[in-house]
Amino acid sequence: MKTQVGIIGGGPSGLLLSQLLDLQGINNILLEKHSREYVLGRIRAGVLEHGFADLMREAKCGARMDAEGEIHDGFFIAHDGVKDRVDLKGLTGGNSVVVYGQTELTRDLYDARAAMGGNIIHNAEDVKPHDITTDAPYLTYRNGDDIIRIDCDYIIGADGFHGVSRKSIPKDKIALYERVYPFGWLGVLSRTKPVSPELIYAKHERGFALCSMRSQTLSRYYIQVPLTDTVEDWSDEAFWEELKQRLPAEVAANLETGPSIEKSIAPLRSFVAEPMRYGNMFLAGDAAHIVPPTGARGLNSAASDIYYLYHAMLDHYKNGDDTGLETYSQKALARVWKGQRFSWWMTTLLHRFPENSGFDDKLQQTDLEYLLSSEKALASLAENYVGLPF
Ligand code: RFL
Ligand code: PHB
Repeated sequence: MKTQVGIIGGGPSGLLLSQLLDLQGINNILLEKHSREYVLGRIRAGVLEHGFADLMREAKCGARMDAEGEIHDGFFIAHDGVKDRVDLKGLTGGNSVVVYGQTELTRDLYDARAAMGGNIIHNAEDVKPHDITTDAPYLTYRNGDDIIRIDCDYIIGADGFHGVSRKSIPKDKIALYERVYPFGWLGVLSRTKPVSPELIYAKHERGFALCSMRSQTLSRYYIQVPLTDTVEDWSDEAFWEELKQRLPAEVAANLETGPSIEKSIAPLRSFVAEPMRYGNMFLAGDAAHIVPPTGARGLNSAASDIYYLYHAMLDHYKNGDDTGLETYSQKALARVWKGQRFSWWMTTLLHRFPENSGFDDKLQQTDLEYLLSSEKALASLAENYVGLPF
């Protein structure tokens, strides 16, 4: 097979790029390791910045997001038994975020690709990029006993943190920057009414908690847990009890509980691979960078990569101009690092760090008091949360 752009990974990054390129008449084939059902079974992000929402509209995938997603003009920070509102709209001069689940967004992208006859190959085993540094790179994958080859101009590595593309780059050609945190998030999805119309990020001496949602009948909650905990350690009852303890009493009193329909633990990690290009392969999304979910930046950073990559590909194929491709890594990384800084800061501000000294705890408390008392500090938080310009 032959195509212009060979994409590895059918998560939001790969699908969005595939759709945008196809709309412009740029051929592409996407290889996904798992089935569509498996990909849609992963419960992940919930908050989209407005730039991402615009990109979904440009990809002609915004109709259901606009109809069913909720625009949130603010969120709460709970601490010391009270909650303070961060007025995103007021602080940013009119910006907000869209609460719409990654699962739904991915479903919309799959449906749009299917409607256009997009070439998406699921259950592609042993995907490998070859001859990446030549003008004739190609991909192979296995289907049963057959090895299938796809020749292309460019390879896109959009295969997430555990994918094959970043690992195909020689170690001396890529720098990895990483911080792992000494805790994870235990997440629960339940068919219950969200406890608050806007998200609540809670700092508590027992650990961080987050009240989020997917709709007015579907709630998503998280609590900080030690890395040694497993899902089996947490019955639904134990989860709800712990969550209540970490919320202000008036919030806890209104919490509607019910059976979990999904429960998982995600470790928290900050990670960046530099550069995001090797030869004719470009990395995008979680394949190149991971953030702890506290600032809701992960999926949004992936979207900004796709924005730069899409425009670079357009310039190449439509105008014969390679400046965008040549500057992709540098441009994408500049924004990625700002997302890293913000996610690290918000994580550090709101979580309990078991190894912290009394001095560290005092500084953390002071950081929060300063934030909540300073319009300028809040404006900086809001500007980052709604998403810096592409
Ligand atoms: P994905 O979604 O991991 O998709 C990569 C795809 O590649 C496939 N793959 C392969 N395919 C072929 N061959 C191989 N060898 C392959 N290896 C892997 C995989 O099966 C998969 O389908 O990466 P992508 O597309 O870059 O998207 C990134 C986002 O998924 C991620 O950044 C967000 O989910 C992060 N995140 C959040 N981001 C936000 O912007 N806002 C949020 O509110 C938010 N909340 C979260 C989050 C992530 C979480 N977890 C579980 C890590 C909450 C959580 C709990
Ligand atoms: C979510 O709803 O899954 C979610 C929301 C905000 C975050 C992280 C996750 O910061």
